[in-house]
Amino acid sequence: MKILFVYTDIDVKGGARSYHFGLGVLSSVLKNAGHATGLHYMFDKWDPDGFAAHVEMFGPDILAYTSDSSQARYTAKLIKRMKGKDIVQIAGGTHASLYPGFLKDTDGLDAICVGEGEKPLLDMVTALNKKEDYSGIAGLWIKAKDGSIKQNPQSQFTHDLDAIPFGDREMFNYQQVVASDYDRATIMLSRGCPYKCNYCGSPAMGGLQEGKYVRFRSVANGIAEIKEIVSRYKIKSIFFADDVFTIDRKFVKEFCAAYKREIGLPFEVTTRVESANYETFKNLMDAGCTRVAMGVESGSQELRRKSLNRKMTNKKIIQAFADARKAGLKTKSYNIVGFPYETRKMHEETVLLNRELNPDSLVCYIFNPYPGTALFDISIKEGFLSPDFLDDDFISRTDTPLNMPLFSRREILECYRSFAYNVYKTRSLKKALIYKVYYSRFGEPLIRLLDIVKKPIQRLAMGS
Ligand code: B12
Ligand code: SF4
Repeated sequence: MKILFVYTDIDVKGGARSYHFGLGVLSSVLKNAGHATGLHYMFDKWDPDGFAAHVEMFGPDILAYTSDSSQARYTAKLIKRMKGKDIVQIAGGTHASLYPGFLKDTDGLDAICVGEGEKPLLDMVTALNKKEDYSGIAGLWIKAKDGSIKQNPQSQFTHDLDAIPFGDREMFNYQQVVASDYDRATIMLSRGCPYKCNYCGSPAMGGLQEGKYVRFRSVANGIAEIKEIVSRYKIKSIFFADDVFTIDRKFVKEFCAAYKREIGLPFEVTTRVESANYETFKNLMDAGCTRVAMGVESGSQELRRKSLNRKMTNKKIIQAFADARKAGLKTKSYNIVGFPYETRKMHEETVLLNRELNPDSLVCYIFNPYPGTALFDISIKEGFLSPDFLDDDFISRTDTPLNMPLFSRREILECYRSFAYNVYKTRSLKKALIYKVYYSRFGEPLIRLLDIVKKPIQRLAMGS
């Protein structure tokens, strides 16, 4: 069978291409079973005609779309465009999994995969290849010709991550992906997160299937994949994209020892303030880690507790950043503005906390409500979000769809644009001003225009 995967990445801030771990693995699974796969990666620019031409040329039996909620509108349009051709259309990923209404709402879509897709997709392709009925496959919801939906039982989480093949990076033209991101490769050693932040899709994904959600690959398996990537592509550093890299400190210690011995490239991780201590940071540093990123999200303890379900104290956050710095690591903080119930005063607490942390770099996002999360439901219930929000034509990664009486859209955008400037202006005016340009209305077009200076500016502003 011929399967064309479809991944849209429109309106990306910063302009780096990305590898999709889910599609990489699904492609390997299908190729190992003797099927032919390809990828339509719609990067940055909305180009449905280019997509249609690729489909025509590739001649797939199946179009297999992945989508998170920020991309779902684009995905739906592509699916609708392919309606009526003799191609089976299936979608998976966070949006279809957490908002299964996507199947009913999207004309031309035949099936969705809810949760992990290795087995359900392979079972479906095998059945189609044998011209057998695929409507009873666990993990899939199927739409019949009359529009009725058949919801099959859930599949189990894959128990043994080592049993999953390494992802098909070649399908992504991986050298180009790496080159767009400072010659940095991304890898994941785990799946799942034990925490339950109210704005995040990860805990919601964890509730979809039976079995253990937080799983690790073995150290040997992770190292083997990194070796393979490093031998095939020109790579200067590694970014571990795991939700929380330091959940299991014993694993981190073992992994770091093996990594130092066998790989040795500089690397970066993301973690959570409660899950790492000085010793863990030291292990990371000794193995070649250059920077650790941690979520602050809001500097208001009250908002974190009541609205975000993040129970750590400001003291703990300050301690974690200090420990990382003491271990010799650079730090980066992740922040969000425009949460439901947030006020401008609470956002100012985020500025003040970041001033105290003084991270080497920071990122600020505008809150976006994702279906399946507690804050999505709250946003609808409180009337902050219109119930037909999902039908809107476009959602930007740099705008808010919320309409809140105590924190207006105009204020949220103002806070977003000036956040980094306000954090750094007391310590380094130069850094503060560069951030100011980067987060301004003109930052993105300007950086794209000034391609030559793009990387140094981006490196400072985004801390990449
Ligand atoms: C790594 C990562 C990234 C990477 C890689 C991009 C990517 N889309 O994979 C980068 C850094 C580029 C990234 C970017 C973004 N991300 Co991100 N990311 C993650 C993270 C931490 C892990 C995802 C992952 O790789 N998991 C492992 C793989 C194996 O799982 P998977 O992708 O879910 O795929 C499996 C199943 O979903 C399914 N499946 C997936 N697709 C398909 C398709 C078919 C046909 C089938 C049958 C099955 C199937 O099978 C796969 C194998 O089992 C998750 C958090 C999480 N734990 O899920 C957030 C997460 C997915 N990201 C999120 C967001 C919001 C974004 C951004 C919008 C951020 C931003 N503001 O710019 C962008 C969007 C990029 C895009 N175009 O999709 C949200 C999505 C929320 C939602 N409900 O939509 C998540 C859940 C985190 C959160 N804050 O809630 N992300
Ligand atoms: S710690 Fe990170 S990945 Fe885990 S639930 Fe919170 S935001 Fe999501």
